Amino acid sequence: MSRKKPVVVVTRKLPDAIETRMMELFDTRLNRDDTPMSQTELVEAVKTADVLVPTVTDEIDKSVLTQAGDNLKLIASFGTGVDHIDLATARQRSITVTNTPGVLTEDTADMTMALILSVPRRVGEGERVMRSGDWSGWSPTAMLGHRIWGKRLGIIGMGRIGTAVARRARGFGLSIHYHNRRRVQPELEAELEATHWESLDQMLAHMDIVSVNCPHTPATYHLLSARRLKLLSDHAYIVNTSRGEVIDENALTRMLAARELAGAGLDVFEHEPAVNPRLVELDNVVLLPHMGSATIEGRIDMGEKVIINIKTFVDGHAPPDRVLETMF
Ligand code: 8YV
Repeated sequence: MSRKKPVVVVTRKLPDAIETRMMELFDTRLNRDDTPMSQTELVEAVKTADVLVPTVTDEIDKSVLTQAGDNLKLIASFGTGVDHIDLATARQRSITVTNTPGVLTEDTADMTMALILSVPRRVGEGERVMRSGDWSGWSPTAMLGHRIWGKRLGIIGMGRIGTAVARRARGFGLSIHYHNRRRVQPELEAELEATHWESLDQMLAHMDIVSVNCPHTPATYHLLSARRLKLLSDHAYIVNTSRGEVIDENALTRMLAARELAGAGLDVFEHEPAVNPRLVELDNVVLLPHMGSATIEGRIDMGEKVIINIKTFVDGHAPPDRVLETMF
């Protein structure tokens, strides 16, 4: 990369403090009005940029990457998930990819916990009753949900976020069960009193609440397929703060509508920003607009990580948050 300031194209509006710092450090092109870029605009961006800073809303696919200029050497993504980037093509073209892991763990775990509480306790429904003006007062049998304490929570993906969810869930009296590519360290298992399930199928059949906390990769696409969803009992709840693609959303919607599942708390969707219209009609779901990590503190920490990744790379060092295909 040349000695002059690198051209950094940022695809979405970032917190002011981050944009200001990026303008000081780099030849930064901002997206001040925050309109998502079309694929054509993304191609224009990768033709001119030394560094691209995309987010989850940008599809950095093969067609975009193969049209990139020779100067594009780094994709410093603003976010932890990298399923919007074709990592194989990036590697073939010697483009380094970085992400922002670690800094949104606690916020995402908080939101996961909020959904774990909200769905069985019918928080969304209660809120809608209050806003409708139809509340006729307290009744011994009104708005009865299900107790959290003493239930079994099955966590799919016991990485940073899954572990942070488990720590919180124990405070609410949930017993911890998990399925993960690798069994976690015995010390962590002991701390969480967690039960490891080698077989996801077996775990699903025994859980009251299931939380999806694994990344979306080719291996986890529709991990919760129609077949696996059927293994859950009809009193089970599902929470997803990871990626919509991990669950077959149509199958989930059908089962929720047929009460073959008790409910779902979804922060992410298979075809964002589109949401299955039949989901919106269901009472037994709580729907959030992909806001699991949406805190100002988290966004600033993410921006700081992006800046550090770009700066170290431009200065000729290995950026700390390099993403390798083999990680997934
Ligand atoms: C981010 C996320 O807000 O980091 C992730 O993987 O899912 C979100 O919490 C988003 O990805 C930013 O690009």
